[in-house]
Amino acid sequence: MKKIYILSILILSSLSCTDNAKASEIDNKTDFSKKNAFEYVKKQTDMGSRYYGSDAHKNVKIFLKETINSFGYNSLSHNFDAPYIKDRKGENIYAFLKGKSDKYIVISTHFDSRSIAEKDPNPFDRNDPISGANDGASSTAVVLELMRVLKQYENELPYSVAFVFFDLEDDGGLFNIDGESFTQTDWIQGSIAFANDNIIPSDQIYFGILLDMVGSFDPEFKYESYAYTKNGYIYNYVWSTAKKLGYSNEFINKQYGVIVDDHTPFLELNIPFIDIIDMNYSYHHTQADTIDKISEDSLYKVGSLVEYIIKNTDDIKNY
Ligand code: 1BN
Ligand code: ZN
Repeated sequence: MKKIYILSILILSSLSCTDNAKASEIDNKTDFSKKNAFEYVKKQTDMGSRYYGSDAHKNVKIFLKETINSFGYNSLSHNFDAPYIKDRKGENIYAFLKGKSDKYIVISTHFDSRSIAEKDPNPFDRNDPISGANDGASSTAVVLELMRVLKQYENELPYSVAFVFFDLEDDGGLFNIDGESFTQTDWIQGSIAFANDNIIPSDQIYFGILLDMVGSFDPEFKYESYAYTKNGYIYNYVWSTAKKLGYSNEFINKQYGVIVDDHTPFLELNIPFIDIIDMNYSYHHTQADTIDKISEDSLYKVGSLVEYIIKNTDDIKNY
């Protein structure tokens, strides 16, 4: 009996070793804390819905600036008039981290949340603002935790990093804009203004990554087709790195089709950018986009992948 017991422990431990070896082909030393990331989601959702004009929208900007500065960065603001929404002013928040090269990898998210829930199954709830735990708070939390972790590598990273928190992404479809191009729209007001105002000069951007809805329990990250057509090599590089880290279940080699999001204004200016987005999220633009739908493990997978990329990226044109 004792022998069988010892044997089964041996078999079990050798099995888990094989699993680990298969799970990650590369050494991913990371300080990214899933607990911190989850806590940053909760800090945001506890404020209430962060839609334009709400107290929570004002408070989340204060929270972002205080947190960014507490990590040792200098929080900067880009104040703008919404390009396609009359009388609406926004504030993008951003900060830089110096690396060995003067060129920037841009890591970005939107921090506002949607003022309506047009996809809610209950018609009576569709006019109320959403909590935006996944849509807004999850990616914002991952970027904050990345900033905390990466500050210790200042001057050692291969590229400089610009972290950008876009405002006014998520009130699209409410203002009757019949645009002739992807960027004539009432979505993504902050990123249109940021890209067009050349806040980071376009020739200084190596490439950018947008994170959007990255925290669900079963995310499916697929390529956004406009970015894939223009910059397939970035997707190939990021997705093949995800595979090496053991994240192939989440990072799928398929396309979603075109999604207009905060990376689009950069693509329109021929600045290489991709979107890591989970459009398979069942609670998108519903009242059920709440903190209980957020998985610490998903935040960790996305965060540790982006951390690895920022620490290890060299020449990616051949991917
Ligand atoms: C992503 C999250 N988006 C808005 N909230 C962009 C989008 C807009 C995606 C419309 C699909 C349809
Ligand atoms: Zn949204």
